[in-house]
Amino acid sequence: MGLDGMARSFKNENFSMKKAFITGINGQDGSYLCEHLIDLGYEVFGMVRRQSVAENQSFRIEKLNHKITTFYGDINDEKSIWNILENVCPDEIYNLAAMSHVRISFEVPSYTLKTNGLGVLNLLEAYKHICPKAKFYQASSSEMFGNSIDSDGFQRLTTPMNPTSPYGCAKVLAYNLVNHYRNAYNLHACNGILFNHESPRRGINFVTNKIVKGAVEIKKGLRNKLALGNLDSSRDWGHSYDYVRAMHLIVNNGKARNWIVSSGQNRSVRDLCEYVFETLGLNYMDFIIQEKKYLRPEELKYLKGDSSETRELLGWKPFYSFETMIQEMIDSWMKKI
Ligand code: G4F
Repeated sequence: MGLDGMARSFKNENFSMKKAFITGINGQDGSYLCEHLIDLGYEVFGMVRRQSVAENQSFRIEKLNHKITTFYGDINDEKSIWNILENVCPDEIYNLAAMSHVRISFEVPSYTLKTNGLGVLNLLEAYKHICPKAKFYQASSSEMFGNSIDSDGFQRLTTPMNPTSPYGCAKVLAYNLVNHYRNAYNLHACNGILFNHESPRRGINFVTNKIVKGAVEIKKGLRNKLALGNLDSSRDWGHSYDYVRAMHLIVNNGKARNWIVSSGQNRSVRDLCEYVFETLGLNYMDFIIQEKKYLRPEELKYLKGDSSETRELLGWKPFYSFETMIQEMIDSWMKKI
């Protein structure tokens, strides 16, 4: 990976290609977004947080190494952000860097607030001073709604935000900062409120990939139990690749504003288990056990997003259904294990 990008300056070079800068480029969404923007003809730059196991910081973007430029940095480290933005001068900024695990946010609430809240402030300040003409995308989350649901069973832009986790609280702070910077400084800054989105690249401590991986291991005779937390909560699950396409449409809409990205369907964790195990010819009830350590001090029980505006006004439409997404994840683990 070209982590030596700081040695070069991109500011005065006359690129005809649009330049996109992605924080969290090596995450699930960052890697799909990177591929999508390269396909669209962008020059892509990314920020990577240093990790002690070097493979962990680059495995999702390994095959793109020669096509992108990456820098070490951290949204908690203002200086690193200022340096990168001064070097790159991007046309579009996608902030996908975050402490992304809701349950873990209860264990590291202060770090979560710093990274997912103040980190966004750091980035907005650098953006405002260095490249205010750029367009800005903030990865906002359906976790911000907490247990608020409209009377028709959906969450939308007008649904009150009552977060139920440190992660959700930090995301609300960042959401409000983006709205404030847009209004106060006339910046093209947008929030995409994305509902849960998954893929074979999802971390294995998120429930979809944990269940698919566990079920495939059971199918192959490598284990006989899978421990989970709450089976009764329900989520609106889509595919990460579809959702990063929405990010690009959001940023490139003429007017900066906020949007909802969701499948509009929801299923419980129990339904997800039943579906995955059944697809593999197994009965989930024979294998799933519940463990307290996977429960959360406060649970968000139900998410179902109304993305009708995003579909109508941006022309966004998912390629994947729930079924094709799960099949892709099963096939991936069947090959890997
Ligand atoms: O897969 P999850 O950990 O996703 P969660 O908490 O909904 O958060 C994800 O979606 C958010 C969007 O709303 C993002 F902002 C966030 O970054 C992340 O991508 O858990 C889904 C559900 C929860 O209700 C959880 O309690 O599954 C339940 N669950 C049951 N057993 C479990 C487990 N979750 C995990 N991670 N591990 C379990 O063993």
